[in-house]
Parts: sequence; C-alpha cells; structure tokens
Amino acid sequence: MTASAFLYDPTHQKNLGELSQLEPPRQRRDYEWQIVWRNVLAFVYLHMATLYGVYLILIGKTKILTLVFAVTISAMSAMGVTAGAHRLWAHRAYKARWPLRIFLAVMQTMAFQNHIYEWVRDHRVHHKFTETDADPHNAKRGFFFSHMGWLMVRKHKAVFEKGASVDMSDLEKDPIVMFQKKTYLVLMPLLCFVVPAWLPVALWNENPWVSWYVASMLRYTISLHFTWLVNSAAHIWGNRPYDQYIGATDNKAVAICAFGEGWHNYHHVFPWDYKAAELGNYSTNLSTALIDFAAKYGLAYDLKTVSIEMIRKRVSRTGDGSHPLSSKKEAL
Ligand code: ST9
Ligand code: ZN
Ligand code: ZN
Repeated sequence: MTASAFLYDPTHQKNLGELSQLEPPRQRRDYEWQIVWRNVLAFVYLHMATLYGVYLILIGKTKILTLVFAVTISAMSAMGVTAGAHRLWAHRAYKARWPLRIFLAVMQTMAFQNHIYEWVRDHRVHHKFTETDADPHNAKRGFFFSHMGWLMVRKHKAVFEKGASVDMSDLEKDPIVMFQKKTYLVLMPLLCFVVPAWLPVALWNENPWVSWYVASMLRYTISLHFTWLVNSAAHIWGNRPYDQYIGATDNKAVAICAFGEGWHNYHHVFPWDYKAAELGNYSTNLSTALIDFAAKYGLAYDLKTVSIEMIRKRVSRTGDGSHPLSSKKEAL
C-alpha cells in the first residue's frame, strides 16, 4: 500500500509538498515517499505493547526470572546480529565452523532484523554507497529516517539499481544462510515471538500476557532501537578519529548498547577487522569477547585485524585529531 505524501529533496532534506505547484513534474518526480502502512501499524503496535510491558514491570507484575530471561535472550540474539550477520556474513572478518554458524543463524533469526541474506545485502550496500541515495538508511535524510523511518517506506530506486552491483555469491553458496532464507517466515515468528513468550509460562509459570509483553515485545523493541542507533546516532554524534571526511562516528554509548558496534568511524574505515573497533576492550565490545572465546575452542578462525602502523598512518592522514596517535595532537 503506498501514499505519496511527501516529496523528498536529498540535498536539503525538506518537505517539498508546498513546492509541488511551482516545479515541472519531471523534477518533482525524482523521489516520493511511499509509506508502507503495514509496517507503520506494526511499529505502532510494537511500541504500544512495549510501553505496556514497561508498565507491567513497574507495577511489579513481572517475575524476576522473566526479566533475567528477557535480558539473556536479548544478548544472545544481539550476538547473532553482531558476530553473525555483521562481522561473519556481511564482512567475512573471520571464518566460523558450522556449529558456530548454526548457533549464530538461530540467534539472528531470534533477533528478527530480516533474514541474513537481506540483512547482509542492505549492509553491504550501506558500506559501498554510504550516505548517498543508494544507501538504504542514508543518514543524510535525518535521524528518524536512518533510525527506523527507512523500514516504513519503499526504498529509493538507487538502492535497487546500485545495490544490484553488490556481490552476494558467497552467501548464495552458504547452505545455512539459504536454508534460513527459505524457512524464515516459519522460523522467525517462532523464534522471535512464540518461543520467548512461551518458555517463561512453561518453565516458571509466568502469566502468558506478561510474558508476551515483556519477554517478546519489550525485549524485541529494545534490541531494535539499540541496533538502529548504529545507523542513526553513530552517523551523527561522536568523534571521527580515523576519517573526519565520512559521516560515521565513534560513539561509546552506542558501542555499549550495540555490543561493540558503535566504533563506527573505525568500522567504516577498516570494515574487515573482526573487532569492528581498534581495541579489543570487552566491556564496550561483547561481540569480540564471543568471537575470541569461540576462537579459543577452534570454532572461529582466520580472525582479520589491522596493523597499528596502518592505523597510525590513516589517523594522521585523515583523522580529526581526537585519536591518541594523532600527529595533530603531538603537534599541540
Ligand atoms: C531491521 C534491520 O531492523 C536493521 C538493520 C540494522 C543494520 C545496522 C548495521 C550496524 C551494525 C550492526 C549492529 C548490530 C547491533 C545489535 C545490538 C542489539 C542489542 N540491494 O526490501 P524490498 C531489491 S529489520 C540490491 O522489499 P521495498 C531486491 O530485488 C526490522 N537489491 O524493497 C528485492 O527483492 P528480493 C524488521 C535490493 O519494496 C526488491 O528490491 N523488519 C536491495 O522498497 C524488493 O526489496 C522489517 O521491519 C539492496 N540493498 O520495501 C521489514 N534492497 O528481496 C522491513 C532491495 O526478493 N522491510 N533490493 O531479492 C520491508 O518491509 C521492506 O524492505 C521495505 C522496503 C518496506 C522497507
Ligand atoms: Zn554505517
Ligand atoms: Zn559493517
């Protein structure tokens, strides 16, 4: 379902509705919002249900075990996105043996951020055409669009056209990814909504509605917002120690919320580093802790990283001066 409610000017990000009378149609038709009302309604329900979940916690209706469970499965599903869809499948920053790949694919399914193939395609397109019309969540279109607005409108035609140049053949050869893609419409609702709502009822007799609003709705919404902050906040606020000429920033708060994915200026400059950050500090990068742990037991291997010399050169060539190795700092 579509509604061409607003016209979009990619340079000035303003509503061109009122100009519609003045400009010739060919110029005006460059891009129109096409709102996908099904998604808008789903997000409205999700957020209302989430607020009700918060209320159920505040009035003490939720069992402690349910809260512990919600936090635990949030963390596990986050790993499916960060260590799985992002660092393993999108960037090939390390290799993983099949038990780890299956674990990450199951966790990524529980996170419901689209199946791995679609997630990776959008993400590779984001890296290749960052902050242009071809970027699915182009941060030049403002905080809301890059955060969640992009999931409520049809994509810009540049995303389809330029996105077609992105190589996805590695994923097409991965049976785990292709199995998940084929079975997603069955597995995702089960793993993201049904099982998380059912387990607290079955195991410690939680009220089914409390379980639905807290372990399913609230848990899912919070993990979505933490993820979306990487596309919004970490393309707006923070330092640019490695490259001041790109939009992506290093943002510690986002790094903590998104399990190490907020060191986004570094990540856009060195996307093949399995840490998605210069330093392997686990407190702001739990995903690195998981990959290192898996590597210890041989489940992850060929971990790629970046030499300090390469980092130093890049910092002094394009950094904003906020990095400790910055020559601009030394000169002060
Ligand atoms: C979600 C994703 O939330 C979040 C991703 C975040 C990424 C963050 C990255 C940062 C690092 C990781 C941080 C993790 C932190 C975790 C911490 C957690 C605590 N290239 O899409 P369609 C073509 S999802 C090439 O339908 P529309 C293609 O042919 C949330 N081609 O476009 C495709 O057909 P097919 C839940 C492309 O119609 C066709 O176009 N999910 C590309 O414009 C149609 O594609 C939702 O809300 C491309 N990039 O619809 C669902 N894209 O697929 C939202 C498309 O058959 N999605 N094509 O090959 C939708 O409903 C729709 O996609 C739409 C656009 C309405 C948004
Ligand atoms: Zn980015
Ligand atoms: Zn990336």
